Amino acid sequence: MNFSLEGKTYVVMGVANRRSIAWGIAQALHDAGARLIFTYANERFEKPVRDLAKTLDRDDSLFYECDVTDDDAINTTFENIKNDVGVIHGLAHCIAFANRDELKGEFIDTSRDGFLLAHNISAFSLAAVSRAAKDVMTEGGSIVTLTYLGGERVVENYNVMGVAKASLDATMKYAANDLGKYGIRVNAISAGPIRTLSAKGVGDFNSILQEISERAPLRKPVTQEEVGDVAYFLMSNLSRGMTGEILHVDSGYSILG
Ligand code: NDP
Ligand code: KAL
Repeated sequence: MNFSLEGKTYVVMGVANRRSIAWGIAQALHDAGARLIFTYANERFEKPVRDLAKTLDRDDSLFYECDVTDDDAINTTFENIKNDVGVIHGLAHCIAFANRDELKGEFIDTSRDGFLLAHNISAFSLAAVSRAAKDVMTEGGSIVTLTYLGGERVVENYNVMGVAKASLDATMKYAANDLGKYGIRVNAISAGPIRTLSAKGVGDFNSILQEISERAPLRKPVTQEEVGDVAYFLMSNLSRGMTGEILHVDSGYSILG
């Protein structure tokens, strides 16, 4: 069995900095020989992403701005990708957002705008980018998104993001059903807590990690590298029989009652 991704091209959406899970995925795919296409929400993140990509030992990456709240931006991005590389073999969707002040207190206090914003960026975007990417995945491919346990059960403070992740999980499954006939698979990785820019400012993140270290079967939090390796598996031919699946990369935490 050949594990190489040489000759393959993958879009990675959602690198903000070196701690991003998307960067862990990018490194795993790069190490397997893949060419990478990075997208970032706005020009503020262009330089950090380009600087990070310079640390890779091949200089074949491409960069596009793509704010997923903007349909024109999504369409233009994938048209440009089609013109520039012709075909892509996969896409990592590592994007979520909710208003900071709605990630504490009670879910029931979520505003209409905050609810719609979280669902727009964190769930609908998977449908929108999958549709656009399909036209560039002419050889079939694999789409991977990142979800969290808070979409399956109530996790304190995750609030509207948990409801958006439930929507993301269902979006993933419906997209898998639509795209299977084109040889495109769609799966999700449910990652355990990792300290990233998104997690920053979360008051009790230390105690969340402590709980993992004490109770998760593997007794340690997961790393970006561990999530990256499972994304590599999902992008590779090894997972060719899987679609519509949620893989928990969480040190086993989700099996606990
Ligand atoms: P990061 O903060 O590193 O990444 C979040 C990314 O979302 C940023 O790169 C940001 O882009 C992007 N984003 C937000 N709004 C938009 C938008 N409108 N258009 C395009 N991109 C946007 O955090 P993580 O690596 O933690 O998050 C990646 C994914 O992993 C998220 O889906 C998150 O829910 C999920 N996850 C994280 C866990 C954790 O513990 N960290 C656990 C389980 C799942 P930009 O930087 O360009 O603004
Ligand atoms: C129960 C957990 C504790 C944390 C609670 C909520 C976390 C929600 C994640 C969500 C993606 C965070 C934000 O949207 C942050 C945003 O309001 C402010 N940050 C930013 O704008 C930065 C600059 C940019 C880069 O961030 C984004 N997202 O664009 C959940 C923990 C245990 C696990 C986590 C962190 C899950 C997850 O989904 O990230």
